[in-house]
Amino acid sequence: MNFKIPRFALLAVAAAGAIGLAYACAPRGQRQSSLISGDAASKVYVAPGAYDEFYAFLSGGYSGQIAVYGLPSGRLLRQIPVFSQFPEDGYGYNEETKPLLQTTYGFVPWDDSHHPELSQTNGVPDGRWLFINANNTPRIARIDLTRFETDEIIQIPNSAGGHASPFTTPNSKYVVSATRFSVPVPNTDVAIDSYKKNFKGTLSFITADQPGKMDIAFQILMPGYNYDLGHAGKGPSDGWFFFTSYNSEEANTKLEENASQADKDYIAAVDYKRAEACVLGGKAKPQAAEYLHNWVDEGTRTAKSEKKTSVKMLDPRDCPGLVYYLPTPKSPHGVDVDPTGEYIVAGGKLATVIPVHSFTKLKKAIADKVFDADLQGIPVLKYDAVMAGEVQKPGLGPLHTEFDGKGYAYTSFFISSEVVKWKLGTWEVVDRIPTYYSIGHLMIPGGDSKQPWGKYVLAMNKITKDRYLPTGPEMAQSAQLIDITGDKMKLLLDFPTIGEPHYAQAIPASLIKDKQVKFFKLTENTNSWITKSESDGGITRNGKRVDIKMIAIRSHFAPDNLEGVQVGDSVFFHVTNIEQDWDILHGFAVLGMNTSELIIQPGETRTLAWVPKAPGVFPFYCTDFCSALHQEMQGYIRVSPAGSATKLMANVSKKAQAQLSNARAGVR
Ligand code: RUQ
Ligand code: CUA
Repeated sequence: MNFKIPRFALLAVAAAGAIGLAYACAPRGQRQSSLISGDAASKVYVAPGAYDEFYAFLSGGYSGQIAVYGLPSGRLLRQIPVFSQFPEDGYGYNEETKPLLQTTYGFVPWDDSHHPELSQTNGVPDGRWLFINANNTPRIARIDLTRFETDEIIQIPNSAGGHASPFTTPNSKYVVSATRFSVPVPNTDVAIDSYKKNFKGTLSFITADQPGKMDIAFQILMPGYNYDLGHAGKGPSDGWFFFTSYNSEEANTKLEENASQADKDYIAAVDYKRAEACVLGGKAKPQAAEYLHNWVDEGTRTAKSEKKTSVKMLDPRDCPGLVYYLPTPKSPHGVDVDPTGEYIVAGGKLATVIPVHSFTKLKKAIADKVFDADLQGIPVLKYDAVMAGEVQKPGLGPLHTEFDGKGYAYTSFFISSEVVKWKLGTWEVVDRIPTYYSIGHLMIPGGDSKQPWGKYVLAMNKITKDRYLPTGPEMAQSAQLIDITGDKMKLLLDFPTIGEPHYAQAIPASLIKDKQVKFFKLTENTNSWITKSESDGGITRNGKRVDIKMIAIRSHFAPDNLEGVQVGDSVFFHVTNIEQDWDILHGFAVLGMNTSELIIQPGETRTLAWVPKAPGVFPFYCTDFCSALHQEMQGYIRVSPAGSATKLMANVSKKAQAQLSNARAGVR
């Protein structure tokens, strides 16, 4: 039954939020310092030269990237560029990586990344890959954790707002993506107020266990709600996937109010083994849909882009038993499955309780057909028949829950700005700790898996205000590390983050650190523009295209004097770093270019494109301080007017050098 939530109730929630924030934003004092126990510093201290216990991968949110931190120190180890160009290393600017950012909308240099997800084996993070979603132009990326590099990006068609993504099944057979915004499927020109008739949601299952071969296995056509988050079942619930939805009102305007009417929205419980059977049985309809699949070839380290043209679309009406709706109070955001796979916990943004569904009861309710209604071919189960329990008076604005593997759950509360610890089974609140301020996601290492490593919960907060030295109107967002080894949670550390860390994942460093690639073997570099030794460099012209092959090694480029290029040519500098040593990088930039530098890792070839616009002599140099004579690592390229008789020249060898000076002296 749906009834209108009285306006005063919404106002009360908003007012409580304001009070919570006002309290939380009070100046530092007793309250905060008393939260820090005396040994906090020693608990996060990692001595110089020592390593952190965990790698933590925090999403960069509207930076589009991933930030890698060590825990417990909070040291920023690296940024991994994924969905946005990254001038720091030329990602998305150099010719090799540009295809990764291609979509059916063209080249997209930015996106909004939300949820890093580690690949799993038997429901436990395994450190092979990290997946992350793009929210605005729905995509999923795979990052290889032997190199900390984006290797593959697949676009999700029939979707708008790839938010419930890229959560994994227990062996990473699939990662998922659900549409946040329902849209016409296929998207077409209709009146916006025909929403109820024409707008649909989709749930996509993407095959993920073969690098370079991600593909849309199938999509499920759903009612036009907003799908928000998801998590796979595990153990007894293995084979199921749970997605939250809100806006079951199907409002198309002023959602703040219009999508907050219904007393309950739904969690969609999807039996994806059933989906596989229906697809095999020919129940899915092929539907035209264009999307790109981009991936990096290992040998050339160059990305390719391939266009796909159709998906398999499953309508729940054609595949009975595929999806059930679990009524869930109220506008649920997070949905999290406990390590045993029995409990499905929802974070109802506007709910006054934390509702927990039971997988055992869900199975029984399906067997007994305890249905309330049918929504477009999807049976709605009765709330009381599937509910395991409710955590009473937990706080305001529950969002996300993680688990410690010891029978406790930790839920973030945005409005009351706190982490609340409660016990699975008894549903009693056992502890709470304030966060500064307005927490979104929280993360326990392995805390959404079958075997949490526990130890810490990381709160990722939306508002920073007075926590750090002020930096103008905008402050970096803030993460807070909390010790969960004892009965009482203890705040250990604050550290600033990059962009907006929506979600994060962490894994013991021991599962990743010894698998690191230290350099690329030159003998395995199959890039057709490779230069293997100094004498192999050169310059060639084909019409208006000029290719320059050069090496970089401490502390020079070869060739380093180039002539014969003309205004308006398309010049490609293909620079191979022929070092075969860990962490010896070279950079490349040329005066007058219109892109970012190249950063070239040892053993790889990277290409910078340039169309010179005026005659002159332009220096290029190494941008990465690589050696004592780094400042000597430079060269010149001469640009002549279009049609000039200046000969192509590259001083790669003694002979070429001699030719060059002979030419200078006017000797032929
Ligand atoms: S969420 S707004 Cu993961 Cu709580 Cu994106
Ligand atoms: Cu190479 Cu500096």
